[in-house]
Amino acid sequence: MDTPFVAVLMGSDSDLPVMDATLGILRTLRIPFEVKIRSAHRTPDATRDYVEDAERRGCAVFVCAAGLAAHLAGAVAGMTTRPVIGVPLDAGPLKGMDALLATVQMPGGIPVATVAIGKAGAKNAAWLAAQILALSDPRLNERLRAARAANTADVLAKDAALQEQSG
Ligand code: RP5
Repeated sequence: MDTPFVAVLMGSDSDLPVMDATLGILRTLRIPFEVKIRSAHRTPDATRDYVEDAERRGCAVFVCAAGLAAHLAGAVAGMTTRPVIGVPLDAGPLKGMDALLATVQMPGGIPVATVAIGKAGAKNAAWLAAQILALSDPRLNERLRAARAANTADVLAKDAALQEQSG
């Protein structure tokens, strides 16, 4: 069987500065991924071709990021039964609320696991994809536990520094 990987799709290269956060976390967790620019509106045929091919080659989770009338995650969700995580991006005057509603308001039966607008969502898309893959990968699960423990230690160290300054 092919090694499961995460496919990260974004609607435009203008999304990359935010979506770099997803790619960085996947790299840190040593999760194989592919990254593509595909648009529900501008490249519908190429989007379908890629999703079908990626699913055949072992894609386990799709992360789809887009701004404005963000239909990429929903369109991909309609093409595959693999989990789809949607990242709404701030790309216009509505500051990402347009993309949030377009991504999250899916009809019953075609879910998109929608994360927060922007950088926090880009990070959580990677963490959530990792948690899905970790269901069948105990070593990845150990790396996730270690990352959580490091995060906790980091916050407590910051609190200790604050207490020292303010005490
Ligand atoms: C969306 O339109 C993209 O995902 C991007 O967030 C936004 C603007 O795209 P560009 O005009 O910068 O290519 O489809």
